[in-house]
Amino acid sequence: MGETVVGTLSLLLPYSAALEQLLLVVVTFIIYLAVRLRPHRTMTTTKLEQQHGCSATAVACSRASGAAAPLPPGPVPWPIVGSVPKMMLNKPAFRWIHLMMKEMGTDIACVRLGAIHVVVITCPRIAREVLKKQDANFASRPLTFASRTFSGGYRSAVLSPFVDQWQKMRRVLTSEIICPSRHKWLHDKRSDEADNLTRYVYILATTGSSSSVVDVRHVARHYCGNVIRRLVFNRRYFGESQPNGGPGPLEVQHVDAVFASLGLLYGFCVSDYLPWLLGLDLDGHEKAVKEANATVNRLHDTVIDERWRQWKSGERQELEDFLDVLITLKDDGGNPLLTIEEVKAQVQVAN
Ligand SMILES: *[C@@H]1O[C@H](CO)[C@@H](O)[C@H](O)[C@H]1NC(C)=O
Ligand SMILES: CC(=O)N[C@H]1CO[C@H](CO)[C@@H](O)[C@@H]1O
Repeated sequence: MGETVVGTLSLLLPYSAALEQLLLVVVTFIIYLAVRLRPHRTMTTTKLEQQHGCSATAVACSRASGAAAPLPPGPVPWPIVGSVPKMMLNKPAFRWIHLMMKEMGTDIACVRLGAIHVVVITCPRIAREVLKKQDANFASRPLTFASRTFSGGYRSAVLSPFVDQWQKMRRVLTSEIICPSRHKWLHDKRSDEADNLTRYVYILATTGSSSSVVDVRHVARHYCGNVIRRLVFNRRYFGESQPNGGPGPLEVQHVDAVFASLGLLYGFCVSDYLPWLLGLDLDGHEKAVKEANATVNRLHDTVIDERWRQWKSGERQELEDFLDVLITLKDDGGNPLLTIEEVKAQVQVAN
């Protein structure tokens, strides 16, 4: 059996005021049905029960199998590349997809990109069917260049496909990181940062030439960056601390790279759909991903490597932050649970 990789991406649609009334709660869910083409494969079919006003059948099937399970309607694809050229010419893609679906009068459509059938849904009822009723079939995540890079080859919990590694990392997260006792444990660090935020805004508003103008986006992003660094690394600064409490150059790089990673994560990347283009980087996506990856890792690795050494040499004894927790986790046999690569991957995406 080949692997069936299915993921979900939701986009908020741009509504006109009238549409907004009509489609108040409607969110678009794009379901990637990724199926490796294997000639000997049998067909994998996921039928969504036809029980609402709008019926839906999401089908992932190997075209080579030749079986005639119907796909939702969609634009006629070109050979090999499918609808990739059309989509690249009609940016932004979500608007093109919407227009296309409106013209076809359908709530579910299938756009073939390379060898992958992307099934798009605009109807909340079908979306519920996919995300709630059939969620076991769709709970895994798509394998993309960006998610592979940012998770160090799928070592972390957040971006990994639904396999053993994911289950291991999820156990770590739910039992050790996202739990009430840890939340309480780090309360003081968070409230310190809230105080620092107030102080920083006050300084910005009362000093400097363009006094009383505060860039809220800048302040909010760096507040998030500060909290993350405090909780994970127990420090505010990678470099020199700044007298006014604001970010230094390294912190600016860090926050920019983290937000860039988020934007790139499940963004459209040609080589995710046409793997033979990997490395050519036609749309510049791979370069941007590598740059964000390099920046984040350069800043994290110095801290993590040093901390790892301190624990292994016995120099450090007390848990102070999430990094300490991850490094010191033990399995049932008392051996270290995570490798340094797993710690790095988890820290990178925990950001
Ligand atoms: C991402 O960064 C890590 C650490 O520097 C590096 O080992 C890895 O090769 C990078 N990934 C890519 C795709 O550049
Ligand atoms: C730069 C800055 O204001 N840092 C302060 C953040 O909050 C802690 C605890 O209140 C202070 O010790 C820091 O000096």
